[in-house]
Amino acid sequence: DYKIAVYPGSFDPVTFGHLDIIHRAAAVFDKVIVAVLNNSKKSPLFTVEERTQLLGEVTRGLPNVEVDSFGDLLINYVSEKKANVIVKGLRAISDFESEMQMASLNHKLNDKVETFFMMTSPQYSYLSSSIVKEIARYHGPVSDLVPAEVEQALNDKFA
Ligand code: COD
Repeated sequence: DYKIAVYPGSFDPVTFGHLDIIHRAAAVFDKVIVAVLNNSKKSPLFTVEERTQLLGEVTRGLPNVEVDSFGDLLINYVSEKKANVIVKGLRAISDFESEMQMASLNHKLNDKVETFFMMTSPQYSYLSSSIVKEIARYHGPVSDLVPAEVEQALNDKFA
């Protein structure tokens, strides 16, 4: 049957590491919903509208990828979307502990939903939104780390 995966995150902003996971997930599942967390407590650099728009621009070539945002419990959003799978990326052992906890909790809340982990591509294992923001803040080069649209948006923020 039709497999819908939700790939949740802050995406503040989307990096080549995220985009790699999105491409690979889109090749495995029938539909991938990239879901941006709308969390006022996290004080993001980009608004949820900006993050969603940038994701839309960098995934426009992928017909089975959709971009959306969610504001409450991930597992509720996943049920709402009638999705069966949560996709997460793993970069290092340090990601494992909290991801293991979230996957277990989400499975306890809804045992029809499975979490699938994809290992980072080695060339992106060091890459995170925070490191990108730090480099951009001090006007360092980020063109190898994020798509051109995101680089432009970062330059505008830190102009
Ligand atoms: N290579 C591979 N994967 C990567 C890379 C990279 N270079 N960079 C990031 N990723 C992966 C991350 O491991 C993560 O899986 C995903 O991409 C998104 O990353 P971020 O940093 O944009 O997003 P996070 O980690 O801040 O997202 C956390 C969630 C929003 C998923 C989480 O907080 C959540 O589900 N919140 C909703 C509230 C909820 O339901 N809480 C209870 C959870 S049990």
